[in-house]
Amino acid sequence: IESEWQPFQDSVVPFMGEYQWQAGPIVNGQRLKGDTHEITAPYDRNESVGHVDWATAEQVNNALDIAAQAYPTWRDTEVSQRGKYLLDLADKLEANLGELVAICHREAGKTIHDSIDEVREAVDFLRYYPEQAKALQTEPLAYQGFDGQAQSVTYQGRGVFTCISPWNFPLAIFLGQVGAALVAGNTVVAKPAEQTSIIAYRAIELLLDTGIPAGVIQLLPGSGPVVGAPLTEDTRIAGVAFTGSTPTAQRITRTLAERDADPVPVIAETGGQNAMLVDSTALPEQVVRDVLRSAFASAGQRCSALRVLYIQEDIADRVIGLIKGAMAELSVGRPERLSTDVGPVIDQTAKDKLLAHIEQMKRSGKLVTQVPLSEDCDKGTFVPPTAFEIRSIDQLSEEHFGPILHIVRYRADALDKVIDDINQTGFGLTMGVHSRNETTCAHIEHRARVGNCYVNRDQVGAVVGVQPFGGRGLSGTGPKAGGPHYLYRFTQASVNVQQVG
Ligand code: TXE
Repeated sequence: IESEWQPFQDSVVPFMGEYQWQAGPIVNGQRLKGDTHEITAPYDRNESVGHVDWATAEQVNNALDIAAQAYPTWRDTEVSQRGKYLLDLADKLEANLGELVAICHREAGKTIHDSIDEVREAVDFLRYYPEQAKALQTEPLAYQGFDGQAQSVTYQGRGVFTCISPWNFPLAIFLGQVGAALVAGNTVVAKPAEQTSIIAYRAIELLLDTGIPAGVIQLLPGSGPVVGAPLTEDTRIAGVAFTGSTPTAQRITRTLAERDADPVPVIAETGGQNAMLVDSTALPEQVVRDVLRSAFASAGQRCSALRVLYIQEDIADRVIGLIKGAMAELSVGRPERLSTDVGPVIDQTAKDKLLAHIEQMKRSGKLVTQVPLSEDCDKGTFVPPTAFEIRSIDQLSEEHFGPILHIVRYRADALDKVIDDINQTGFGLTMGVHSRNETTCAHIEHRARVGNCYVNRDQVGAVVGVQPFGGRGLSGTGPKAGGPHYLYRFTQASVNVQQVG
């Protein structure tokens, strides 16, 4: 990290400390005013990061009109030209890396390392989707037609796409959705998370600097109920890309179903109840390294993060002992320190929920260890990394989005029951397996109903174009982000059959 950080450290420093940003709605290229909200840093609630104006109902309505008007011309714009704007934006993100790292760190409370990764992932999405979009140009059908017939498929944008994003990957997920929708030929109304609108605002400013037609992208910061809900209720909407909690995704699906308008797709990526299974052939030291990364990276605020660790009882004492020792070494504190492993959680609401869960687990489970917080953490929304032993995954009724690990011991002959219990939660995002028995690995992979399975490694997945990511069941609709099929869901296809002989 030192070596990654050094080359651009000087470009980050001017944006730290007192520096403030102003953000707000952008409609048709115009920066607008609304209700002003102050944003403070998760690691120090006295540190102001800037102010964000939330969009008014009138601005939301106007943004939908503008996006609808801009759609036909954008749909008919060459795919390569649409992609060029995204490629230009990727270059601009890299040129402004220092500022974007500073915003991500100060607004979302991410460590410097995570903030660098965040910008890199956004850049990867913006370079990957234009490449994939080439397949959206008219292509022949892969299968043979009748004699004398030529067939082709055309993929067009659907219309105005709503993109609603979360705070945990405030640039990468935001631009992944927006980039995919745009390059596929849709115009966009985008609502970033309340907590992280500044980075979205800077990204849209940079996108407009590429010369993209201003009407194709509208940014509407604001709350879920006031700005998000109208963007899913409106009959002008032709699709919704959403990443966030499962209950919100379910609400959006219901809302869209009740509209008196065309049925439209919802591309939802939601939460998980992610487990890792460790059998007695696993290498304990490797398990511990991967468990710590999977459970506590980004303070446990990744949708892929490990929540429930199942350890075969023969090696459970040894592995739990090692986890305890390794957790004692975790450095929890201010995320600008390069040595910090675990930073703050996003806000007071998240902290309160997690602390309440810890209290409840202390009553119903067995505390394994809790990392004490230093004075450094007093001003921010920090949660102590904590591990519990519990009986079974069914003791957890919802996703606990923070640095809390639950451990369950299992008997070798109960493996299938364990997998069934995990499947029974209804979530299906990630699973980890640690075993040196290939048959066991294959059996677990086959029986588990998850979107992404990680064998003998950590389960902090998702690499654009390499490891596409997305869940099943309560964890999302697919298709997988960062994969070759993602863009199709943002389009409508027509098959053209022509008699040529
Ligand atoms: O999510 P919400 P929150 C999970 C995680 C976390 C919990 C709550 O468990 O503790 O969700 O987080 C917008 N119509 N994840 O409250 O509410 C909202 O403004 C339209 C997992 O942040 O789902 C924001 O932009 N939009 C997850 C976005 O939805 C609405 C990442 C997500 O907010 C809306 C984040 C409505 N009625 C949270 N209500 C992951 N999978 O990584 C809210 N929104």
